[in-house]
Amino acid sequence: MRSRLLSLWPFVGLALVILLVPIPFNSTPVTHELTMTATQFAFDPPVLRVRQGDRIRLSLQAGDVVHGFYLDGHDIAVRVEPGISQQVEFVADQVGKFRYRCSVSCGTLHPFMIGELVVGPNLVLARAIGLMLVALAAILLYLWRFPPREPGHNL
Ligand SMILES: [Cu+2]
Repeated sequence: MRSRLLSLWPFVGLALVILLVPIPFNSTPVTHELTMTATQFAFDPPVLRVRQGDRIRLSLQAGDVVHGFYLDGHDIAVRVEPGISQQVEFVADQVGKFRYRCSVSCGTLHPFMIGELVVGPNLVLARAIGLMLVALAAILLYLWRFPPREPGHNL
């Protein structure tokens, strides 16, 4: 029995690595405060990269004519007039890519005025999934090396 359990040590080691390895980026939710400028026919910045759980505080500005800011999947739609900045605040609670687009017809290339919010997975969640996979692998290996005895066979 002892040697059986010893065979699981590599998995314990792997689990510890997943739990303890330092990650170069922040795992706790942060607040991103930034200015988003809309001009014909693009948003600046064109891509927003955040992590799940982060709060985003946008100051929306129109550089030339009236624009709009509509964010897919977040129920956010704002009209932005030149000279008047609009504040938008939300929490990126879903992982994935969400397009933001101009919602006010502002010229010929208006339909192509699109940006992207990229929400990466939260690290805590990623570690939990990693641990689960290691545990699963350990169980499968254990069962493969030491299959349960057939009923009726005594030790
Ligand atoms: Cu526009």
